[in-house]
Amino acid sequence: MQFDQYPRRRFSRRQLMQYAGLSGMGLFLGSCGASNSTSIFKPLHPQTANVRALFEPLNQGIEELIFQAKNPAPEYPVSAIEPNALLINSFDTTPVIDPHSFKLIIDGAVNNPLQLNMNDVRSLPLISMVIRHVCVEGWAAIVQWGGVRLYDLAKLVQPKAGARYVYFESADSYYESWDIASALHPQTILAYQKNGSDIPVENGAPLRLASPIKLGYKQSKWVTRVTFTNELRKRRGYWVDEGYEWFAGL
Ligand SMILES: Nc1nc2c(c(=O)[nH]1)N[C@H]1C(S)=C(S)[C@@H](COP(=O)(O)O)O[C@H]1N2
Ligand SMILES: [Mo]
Repeated sequence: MQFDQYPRRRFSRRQLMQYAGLSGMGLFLGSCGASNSTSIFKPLHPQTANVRALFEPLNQGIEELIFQAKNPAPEYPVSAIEPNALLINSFDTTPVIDPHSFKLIIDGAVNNPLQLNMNDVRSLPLISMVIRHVCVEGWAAIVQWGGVRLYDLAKLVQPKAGARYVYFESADSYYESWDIASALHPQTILAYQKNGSDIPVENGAPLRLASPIKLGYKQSKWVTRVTFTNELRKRRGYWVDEGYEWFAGL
């Protein structure tokens, strides 16, 4: 544990523990003795489950990548929301996912792969932001999204030191990949709320990416799997593989 020797750390251990979200922790511990819990963090490989992971920062190299981050992207007041401006943009038919049986898989180059159901996801700190969604097709919309930070999910699974990219698989077979610093940016969330209500199915229910730092096509709807990788694969993204820019930063 080298955290205490890290001279440029931004958080005290106590702050990190608060930030990690004690609700999630309590739920995790509470599940250990429960035989029939409906809401438990299920490790893909139980032998790798590590309760302490919730209290530890990400490894130093990844924290450094994240904190090289630029200024936060602008957020707007709730009064600026444009309820009808967000156009549905789906390359294929809309997949309908049963939120009760849904499980988000988080795996790859991580120490503690997990499957989370929606109760697990909702037990983590809820982040709400009003941001500008920008589609390359020439429209934009001010939208409020509510959900969980990828950063908080990363703290649960603990990416390995070599992890540099994050892949997102969707139920409509859409796929995307992000650099890890953008994926773990504090304004990058997996959203389950839009403009204060549960996300409509066309907008990506039960979980979709939302972030003010990337163009619309990076923001995968109907995300089913989040995979940390050391390298980019040949297939980088549905639109990216058609010639659109991979980084697609705003
Ligand atoms: N799974 C999936 N995610 C997707 C898309 C898609 O076709 N499938 N379209 C992308 C594009 S181009 C945009 S602009 C936004 C649109 O989000 P919305 O339909 O909620 O407005 O979703 C992005 N995420
Ligand atoms: Mo788009």
